[in-house]
Amino acid sequence: MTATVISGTGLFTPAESISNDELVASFNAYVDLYNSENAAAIASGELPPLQHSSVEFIEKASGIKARYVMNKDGILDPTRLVPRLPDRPNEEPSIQCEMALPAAREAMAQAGKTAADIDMVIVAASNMQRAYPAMAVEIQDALGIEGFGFDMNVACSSATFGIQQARDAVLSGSARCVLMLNPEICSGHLNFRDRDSHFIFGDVCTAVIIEAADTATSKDQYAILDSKLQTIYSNNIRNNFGFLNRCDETGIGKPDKLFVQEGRKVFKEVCPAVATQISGQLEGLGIAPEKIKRMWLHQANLNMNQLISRRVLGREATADEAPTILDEYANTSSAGSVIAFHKHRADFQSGELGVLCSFGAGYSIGSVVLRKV
Ligand code: CO8
Repeated sequence: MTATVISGTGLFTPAESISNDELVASFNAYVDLYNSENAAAIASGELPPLQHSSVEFIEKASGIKARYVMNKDGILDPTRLVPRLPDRPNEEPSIQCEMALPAAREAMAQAGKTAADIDMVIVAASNMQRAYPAMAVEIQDALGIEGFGFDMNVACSSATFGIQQARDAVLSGSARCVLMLNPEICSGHLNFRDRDSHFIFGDVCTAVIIEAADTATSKDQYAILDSKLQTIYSNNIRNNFGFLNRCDETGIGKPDKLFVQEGRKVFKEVCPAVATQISGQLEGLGIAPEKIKRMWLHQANLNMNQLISRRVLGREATADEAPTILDEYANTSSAGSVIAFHKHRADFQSGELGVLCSFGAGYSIGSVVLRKV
């Protein structure tokens, strides 16, 4: 069987960042405005008052300290709390394409690939900014890649599911070298008026090159030893935005057309499932957990990652064994584990092992076992 490798990664980080202090100040200003505008209804018991958010809660409950965003002032305007991302004419690159290009070019440079070497582009993300044409086809054209491209969405697990699609394509011979991209504009589908979730997400784009080992020339290659995907249906993370919304005007603009979750239930149900999947996968491969140098885990919540890595290793993981990037980036959906892999692998020596793992809505779980070539 042809061996497949990850031979390059890339990262685009937006120029603007919002600290918890800034985010909470604008949220609390919105709450004060709402409560004063609705003072009579609140006093009569007709409406409940909104409550302030708190930086201390956010940091303790999630580990998040800041997030990068494609537009800051629209999010921080207490009368708006939505990013300002103006429509563009069809002749101009779309925003997701613009984010993807620098990430793609960095990954291609790391892998030593030009457009002529790549024959498949996958855009794997939680949301595409339009229905069609596929984002992947636009990005393919912008980079001058021949072959084919398509979009796919498995929420936070889109990248690991994308890696498996790329690997399968290389193994079957339908592609030689795949560019897999995760342009996540989470701020576009986050409800910044919702105290429970307004702090969770950020924007970013990651890129991964997957190819056959025998074509790879990169100095920094990781053999894909195994990838495992699992989905379990759940309504605990949901977004009902879709093309049928216009068919029922009563639902347009309602909060369920944005990200909504039962965070506690997600925490309780997903952590054990992820730990069981990774442990079973390692056992199946005959790899003892102590042989794993690093777990590049999905970056949703620091407490979740500590619990998962503890279950897999049978002890607390060090910051080096399960690196964190969500303090700076927040949850960037599918891109989180790839950012961790991109930023935390320079010390890997030939033969050392790691696990790249994502989990999220669906539920969906993807885990990829890697060995440095
Ligand atoms: N400030 C102050 N207090 C707050 C706040 C706030 N902002 N929010 C809630 N509280 C209060 C609550 O009211 C509650 O008070 P009380 O105890 O009096 O009722 C108390 O704090 C505790 O609330 P919770 O029980 O909700 O808090 P948790 O400790 O559970 O933490 C988390 C909340 C951080 C959300 C946590 O549950 C969590 O991280 N869960 C897992 C989340 C997760 O991983 N989700 C996966 C999402 S990723 C995905 O797949 C989605 C993809 C689509 C991307 C969408 C982009 C927009």
